[in-house]
Amino acid sequence: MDQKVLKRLVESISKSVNSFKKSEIECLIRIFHNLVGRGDIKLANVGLDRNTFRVILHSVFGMTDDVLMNRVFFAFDKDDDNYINVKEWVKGLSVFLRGTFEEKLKFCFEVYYFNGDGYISRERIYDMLKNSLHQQSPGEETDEEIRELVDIALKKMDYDNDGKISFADFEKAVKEDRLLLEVFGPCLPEAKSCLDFEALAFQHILTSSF
Ligand SMILES: [Ca+2]
Ligand SMILES: [Ca+2]
Repeated sequence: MDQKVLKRLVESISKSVNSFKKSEIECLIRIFHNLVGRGDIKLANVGLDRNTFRVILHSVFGMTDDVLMNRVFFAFDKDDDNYINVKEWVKGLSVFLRGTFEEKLKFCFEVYYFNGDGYISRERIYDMLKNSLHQQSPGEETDEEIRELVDIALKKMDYDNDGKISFADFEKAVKEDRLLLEVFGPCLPEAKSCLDFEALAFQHILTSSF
């Protein structure tokens, strides 16, 4: 990789992502570069497609839910071009690895309302709960049971009683009960996967400082 291109990229990304040191951003760019595997093309023009990204979510971050992995992809893909470019990669990972509670709250909401109008609708809640229950125990949930859960979720989270969950509703509910953060299915990696990833990704920084 061209060192000048790399340095410029580190500088530019470090302006909008402040949870990583520059040396760490450099590591993440190198990993991205290896994953994309196209050294001949300028980094700004390449990206991870959905399948590649899902393999990473699964093998590195232990995610298993296909529906949610797709949505996580779209939450990373800020410019909606169906590829995760290097900036989107570093930004997304900053939420995964070092995100504040507020950032994670926004991220989960984005994953859940994906492709909607900024609200999580009743139908959307139904689909997500159905998917989530199906992952846990396939074929055991009845339609009626899921509808009951939808009602419970709305009762707990729809503060202004308009039948859908806005970001304000979601924020308030999760602040009262943090377990609600991933109420509609896991979309953040486990803490251990994050530690393992960091250990691996930033390893050479550690070894070179000894
Ligand atoms: Ca993109
Ligand atoms: Ca509402």
